[in-house]
Amino acid sequence: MTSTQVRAACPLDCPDTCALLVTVEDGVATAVKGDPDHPTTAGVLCTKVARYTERTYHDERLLHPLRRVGAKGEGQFERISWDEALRTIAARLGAIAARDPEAILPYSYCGTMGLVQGESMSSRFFNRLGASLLDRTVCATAGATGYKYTIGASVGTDMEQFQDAKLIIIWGGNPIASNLHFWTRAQEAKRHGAKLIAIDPYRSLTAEKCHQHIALLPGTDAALALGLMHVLIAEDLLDHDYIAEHTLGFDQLKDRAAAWTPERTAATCGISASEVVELARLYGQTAKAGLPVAIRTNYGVQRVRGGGMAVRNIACLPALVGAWRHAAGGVQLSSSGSFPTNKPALQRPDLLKKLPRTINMTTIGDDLLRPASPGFGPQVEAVIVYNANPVAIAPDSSKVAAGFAREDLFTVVIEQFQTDTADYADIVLPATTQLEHVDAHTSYGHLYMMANNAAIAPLGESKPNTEIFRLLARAMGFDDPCFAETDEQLAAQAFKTSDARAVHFDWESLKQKGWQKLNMPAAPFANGGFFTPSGKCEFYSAQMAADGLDPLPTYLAPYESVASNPQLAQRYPLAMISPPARNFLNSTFVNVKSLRAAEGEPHLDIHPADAAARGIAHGEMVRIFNDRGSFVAKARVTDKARAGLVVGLSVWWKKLASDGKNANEVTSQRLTDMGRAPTFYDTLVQVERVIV
Ligand SMILES: Nc1nc2c(c(=O)[nH]1)N[C@H]1C(S)=C(S)[C@@H](COP(=O)(O)OP(=O)(O)OC[C@H]3O[C@@H](n4cnc5c(=O)[nH]c(N)nc54)[C@H](O)[C@@H]3O)O[C@H]1N2
Ligand SMILES: Nc1nc2c(c(=O)[nH]1)N[C@H]1C(S)=C(S)[C@@H](COP(=O)(O)OP(=O)(O)OC[C@H]3O[C@@H](n4cnc5c(=O)[nH]c(N)nc54)[C@H](O)[C@@H]3O)O[C@H]1N2
Ligand SMILES: [Mo]
Repeated sequence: MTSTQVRAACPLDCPDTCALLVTVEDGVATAVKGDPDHPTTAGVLCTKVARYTERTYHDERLLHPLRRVGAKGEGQFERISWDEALRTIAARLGAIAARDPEAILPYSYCGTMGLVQGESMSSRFFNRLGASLLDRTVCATAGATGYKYTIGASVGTDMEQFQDAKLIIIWGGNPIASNLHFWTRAQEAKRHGAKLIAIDPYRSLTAEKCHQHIALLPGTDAALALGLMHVLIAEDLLDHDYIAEHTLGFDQLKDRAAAWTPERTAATCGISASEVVELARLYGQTAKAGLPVAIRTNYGVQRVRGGGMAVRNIACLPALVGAWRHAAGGVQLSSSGSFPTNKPALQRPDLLKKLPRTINMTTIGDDLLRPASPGFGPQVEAVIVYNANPVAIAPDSSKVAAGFAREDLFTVVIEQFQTDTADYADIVLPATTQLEHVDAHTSYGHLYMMANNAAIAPLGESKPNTEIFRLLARAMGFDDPCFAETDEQLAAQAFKTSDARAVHFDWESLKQKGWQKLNMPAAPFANGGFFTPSGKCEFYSAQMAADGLDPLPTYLAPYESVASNPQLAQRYPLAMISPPARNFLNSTFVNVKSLRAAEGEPHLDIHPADAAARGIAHGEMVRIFNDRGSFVAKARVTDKARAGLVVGLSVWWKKLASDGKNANEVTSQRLTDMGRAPTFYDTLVQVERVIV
């Protein structure tokens, strides 16, 4: 028997981007372990990825191209050859493109975060074709935009520094489930005397383990940040030197924050005034004592109407107290902006003959159902889905499903599994998993460039996304030399070696070592140097004014809340959020039996008072509904959900739920204040017992 260890990287859409060691015995991957030498992975993996071989060798892996034989959505397929699949696709796309290539839409997200298997050969293909562009907004663009206006780029506190902080505020994130290796650092800080505070409407696994939990109403974080500013300013818990040297617009901010008294803040956020005052004092006084205070803010604050503003307001706080002076102080939203990737080399936007229209992935439900019009352009006639499962994950799901069910829509789904979306495909193409292909990775939680070597040969007839788009390019007669590049050649172009941060990047050595830290200062803004137009932390943003936004921190109430929409709340009085389940990764892994067993079945957490008012007992089936749709789940009566809030951990495969539906039946396609992003957690519903 031959046994080898292959260096790999976790491809999942998660901040941790772990370094993996894959054991291969006689060509079979038998174990996936965390690399003990990689400083952030430190030999530890989450349950999901520790079971990655179970997913790769799953007996339902797609191993051959398929053609649909039943109705759309039914899931009846027959095997066809690669030749036939490619010929069919090229003929359909060719005919549509001859009329108008913008009638073709790629739909992809982060099934893999790889720079190679994500957007490289696929983008080249769609750019050469002239297809519509996709606005990839479904996750992070609201917060990224708010952060960019304030700080200038997605650069913040290095997660390896958090263990030295004396106060850590975990604001709208649940790292025990979704950022495990950050949680390890927070635990380390706790052992050294740090205080951990969670700000979350739900007593998540993480909130439960923090010293304090502030359970505000969903969508009110921007107001809480304004209330904290108010107290910091009123009680002079400020770093005046830092403010004078490295910020812009303090006087205007001061006027703005004056209106946000602790009482008003408390009333808006549904918490007590003393919670506001005490948090501000702890934050300001700890910083004043010269100790590092750090905020880990995350996606929970962003998925509401004012999500961009919420992140912007939070991002103003460290500059007020001078927290950036310490490597272990400041705020981390995402580290993605630290990486000097070379996307133009990978994606080749120069292949575009003209700039096509852009379709927002968040409104795919409406856009697939939209007829041609001068404002919209041609009706969408073909969708090519890869690295994504829109029928399960996109909001307002009944519209998404109705769009994909259109008889006249030609749909290709490139997948590892027969997902809810693949059920609507005309042609399904089998994709490889991370163990079977090459890739280069960044991270949005740490600062290491990562390499993924292929550990095993592709299973069945599956192929990497890159190879599929190479073959499609050939079938369409695209003979540009860039379509001949290999995955290794693509990976070698992933980072700009001219940039000082990646100056040591060399694909051959990265492949050998597996990971390489960026060359970055430990405290990125200790001496200012923000990436904004002024080079300062912008409390006042002229760019926001130019973009038609309030240039100062403000509060935008949710579209759907009891306070902001009392009429709607009469019919639908409960706020619903659907954050990630620990054992799934978005909708990935829902079909892995052991992980699904750990989650059980779709649940709805509901407060005892709200349950009693509806005659709902623990363990009973309930229907959750609003004007957009409904789904059923098993009630868990628990005060983990504050009164007025229900929580349905997500994202379930619809077809594995008893009613064939999931939480996205009730979420809306409305967009955030900035970044054109979804408002998954800005949803009012009613809940009733299901009478059986
Ligand atoms: N296990 C696991 N890990 C994941 C994922 C997964 O599905 N499963 N998904 C990955 C992806 S794509 C992403 S984007 C990240 C997400 O990473 P996180 O943002 O850390 O996501 P969650 O773990 O859901 O944490 C969000 C928390 O925000 C809370 N929340 C909801 N609404 C509000 C609000 O209005 N204000 C505040 N303050 N809190 C609110 C929720 O109750 C929840 O506990 O995780 C990644 N990691
Ligand atoms: N209600 C609700 N909805 C949500 C969220 C929520 O919190 N609540 N979270 C939102 C967020 S943060 C995100 S990021 C989105 C995520 O939405 P998606 O990016 O669509 O994520 P997944 O559901 O994990 O689907 C990814 C698919 O890619 C496939 N895949 C993986 N690797 C490859 C590959 O190499 N090649 C190909 N062809 N396919 C591959 C996987 O099998 C999987 O089916 O969901 C959003 N939807
Ligand atoms: Mo995400």
